[in-house]
Amino acid sequence: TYAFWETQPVAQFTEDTSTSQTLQEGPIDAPKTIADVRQEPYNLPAGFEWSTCDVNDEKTVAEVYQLLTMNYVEDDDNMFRFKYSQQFLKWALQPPGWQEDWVLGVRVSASGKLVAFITGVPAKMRACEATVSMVEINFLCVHKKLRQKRLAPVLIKEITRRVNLRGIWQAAYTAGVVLPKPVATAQYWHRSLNPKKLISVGFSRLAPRMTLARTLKLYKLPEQTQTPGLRPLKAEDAPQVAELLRVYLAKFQLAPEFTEEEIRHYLVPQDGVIDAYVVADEGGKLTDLMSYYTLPSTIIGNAQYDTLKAAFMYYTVAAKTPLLQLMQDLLVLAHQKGHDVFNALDIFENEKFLKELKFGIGDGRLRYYLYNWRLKEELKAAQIGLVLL
Ligand code: NHW
Ligand code: EN5
Repeated sequence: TYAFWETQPVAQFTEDTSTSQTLQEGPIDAPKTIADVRQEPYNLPAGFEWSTCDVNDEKTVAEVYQLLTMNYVEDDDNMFRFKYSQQFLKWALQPPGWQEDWVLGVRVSASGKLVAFITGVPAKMRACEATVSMVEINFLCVHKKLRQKRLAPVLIKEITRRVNLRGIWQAAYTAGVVLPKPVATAQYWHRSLNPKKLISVGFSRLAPRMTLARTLKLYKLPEQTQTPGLRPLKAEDAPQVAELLRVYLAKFQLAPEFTEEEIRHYLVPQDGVIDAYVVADEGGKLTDLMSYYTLPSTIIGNAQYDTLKAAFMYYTVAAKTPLLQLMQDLLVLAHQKGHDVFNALDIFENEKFLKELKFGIGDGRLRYYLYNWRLKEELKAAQIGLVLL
């Protein structure tokens, strides 16, 4: 049972889809206006206060980085913890239309210490037929010492209020945990780029009857990419990339609708944050896109290594070049840049290359959720065209 989530406008596990009363696709709550939204912030427990976090302020972004580095998402065995860089956080939190008061912290009143956090950024999202203005919610975090005190529901209600005050009534979010009620469940897959280190830190293990030498040979990649016309994406590519993505993402049941401005923000390369490449034909026309973001993890309690360098597949469109070839080149590029592992979900058309390119199945899953939006039925991972950072 979910004491909090049962009170929220989200699809519930108890909803019966087999009865004659067909549940309609669309909003779950009765329509509201901004005038209906509560004016006062929700109350925090005594001794804590709300704090809007200005990520353009170096001191504040360093505080957020510290909170997340010590307290954010870990794998099931608590061996690795996501370590978003400060540059990454600034990038993720300031896309076109970002709102300062959607970067929400909780501080201890006495000391000013940042102890909890949640964020929202705007995005146009298509869910099946409908296109809806939503927020993407991310970076929900409560300091380890304050867990299980029902702080998370207060953070969620307060960000909801702040989003509603700007006339937005829907949200998209992902989580490893099961909540009411997933739109889809995706599986993580991993491609070893530096198998020796991955084995040494316990990220992967030597397969039965495999030696280290045979494993290194198995995962060895070419030193150079093979696709002619492959080059880093630049800001001027935005109009053509927008069109590539518009056409490709139309195939999926849940996908963002990017403006050219958003494409410039989310895809123009930034060292150690986002890498994106395009393929240009002889006439200079762009035929394909591929990208990944850089999200290292702290290796918890390892004497030899402290950080795992992971690349996460982002948006890729194989409109002309075969997807397999494009992804192989992307692995080569991620390897060249020093990544230890390349992660991908079984969303998009990724099933077409995961096994062939020697990805192995992970022990983590990712659930996709919508707030205040109901779909007629659960989606398959391959119907998802959305990546949240
Ligand atoms: S998912 C990553 C979330 N963060 C982490 O896992 C970091 C490590 N863990 C923590 O910091 C990406 C804490 O364990 C957290 C929970 C803070 C997760 N989403 O305070 P209590 C995102 O950021 C429910 C939603 O006592 P806690 C997406 C839980 O089921 N709900 O627990 C975020 C229970 O409710 P229930 C989650 O362990 C999306 C309640 O929280 C959750 O101290 C947010 C317990 O609270 C999760 N990941 O803190 C929703 N994990 O009903 C956005 C647990 O079962 C919705 N819970 O009683 C949309 C809002 C905007 C709408 C606008 C229109
Ligand atoms: C908000 N945007 O569980 C997202 N990671 O598989 C927040 N496992 O790295 C929610 N346990 O399988 C994120 N190695 C939810 C994910 C949380 C993190 C998580 C998993 C995903 C992960 C690794 C390490 C497991 C360590 C022990 C894993 C096996 C890889 C191996 C490579 C070689 C071929 C076989 C497979």
